[in-house]
Amino acid sequence: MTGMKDIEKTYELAKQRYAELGVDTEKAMEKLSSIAISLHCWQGDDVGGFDKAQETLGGGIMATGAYPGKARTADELRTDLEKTLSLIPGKHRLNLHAMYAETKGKVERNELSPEHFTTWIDWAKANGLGMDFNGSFFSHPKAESGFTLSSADEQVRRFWVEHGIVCRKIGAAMGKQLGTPCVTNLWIPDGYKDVPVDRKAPRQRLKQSLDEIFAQPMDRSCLLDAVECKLFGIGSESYVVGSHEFYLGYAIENKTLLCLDTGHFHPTEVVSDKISSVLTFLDEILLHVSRGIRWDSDHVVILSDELCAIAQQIVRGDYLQRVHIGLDFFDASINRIAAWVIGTRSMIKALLIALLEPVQMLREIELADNYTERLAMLEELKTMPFGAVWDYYCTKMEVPPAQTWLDEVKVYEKDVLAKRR
Ligand code: RNT
Ligand code: ZN
Repeated sequence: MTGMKDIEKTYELAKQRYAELGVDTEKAMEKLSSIAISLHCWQGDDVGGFDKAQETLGGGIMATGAYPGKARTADELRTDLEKTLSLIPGKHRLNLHAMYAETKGKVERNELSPEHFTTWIDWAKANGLGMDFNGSFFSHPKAESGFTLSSADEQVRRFWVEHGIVCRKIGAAMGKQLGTPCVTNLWIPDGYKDVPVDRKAPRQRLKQSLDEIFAQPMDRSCLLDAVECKLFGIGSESYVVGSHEFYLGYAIENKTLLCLDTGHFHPTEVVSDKISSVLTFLDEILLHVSRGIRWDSDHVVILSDELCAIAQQIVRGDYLQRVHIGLDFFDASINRIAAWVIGTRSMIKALLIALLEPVQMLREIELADNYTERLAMLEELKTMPFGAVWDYYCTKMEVPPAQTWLDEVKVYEKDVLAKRR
């Protein structure tokens, strides 16, 4: 029953159910349509990039699987992104990594400039997308030691500081040209596999490097700096220089954004609980919504309890203007376009569910210490007909409802992806 008439009929009934709880579904959809999700370019080619500074993915992150059809060029990646975006309701953003630069001949990462991203920026403009950006401090011979900005080798450290500096200029140019601030994120892989002696010196060097990178003040209407913390990585199990405490402190002191990646914490820790804590002290944050399974495995985001909890915290806390929602997963074992679509649609669904909550009513119940009713209501809300609102929303936004998007991916796979050999 994915025909227009059925979807409208089902929606009308759902609308009434929500109205009984005092929830206006039209308002929820209107709000939802104003939320931009930042789609990460790196799902399309397994974090390969095009500068080919190094053949294999480095930095303690890993894309597993050999599903055919990955994008081999920037043009292919853009074509894939266009297909992906046509299957996702709303207006979104592109999150690009520095190693996706398009240069004529070799340009070192410390010599990159906005001109190497002209095609990306023009494409974003043509497609009505804002852009976000990331320095690429991995998959590079100068990152092979496992240390970049915290390296004790002054030449190596300098090189990466310069990379950080040029990335901010590139981000600012993107923000300026597209008329929306470019969140420029910094994540480094630095750390030790085994128990270190000195946990202090690398952190002091990292602080110094960051101070050098962020020395030049930038117009916040063009550029927003973010720093991303992590607990451990493959090959940095015992010690990560840029830990949560480190970057939280740095972000507060220097008024940068903090990036919380949902795969970067101990498996029993949840980002949903951190949002209201860190936003008590920070103006804005960036999320890297991912799905870790046992480790930071970067599985495709699904509509999990934690995803719903994250969306609830953003909406209940009235943080939509202060939380930048980016995605960060890379699955090479399934159709890559489907991976993007599934992950992004799940994020949007979670936000819709959160926007359909009778928040005021729930708050009053809680303030009255009525915990029986709170538990009962939270459970009942889980089976409210949000799916009917979702299908209607998709149709209204002119993208395929329910599972019908998959037909289009199958056609694209046959016509485009299968021919990439
Ligand atoms: C790695 C970080 C980082 C990367 C991307 C490619 O653990 O999450 O954000 O995944 O920048
Ligand atoms: Zn991340």
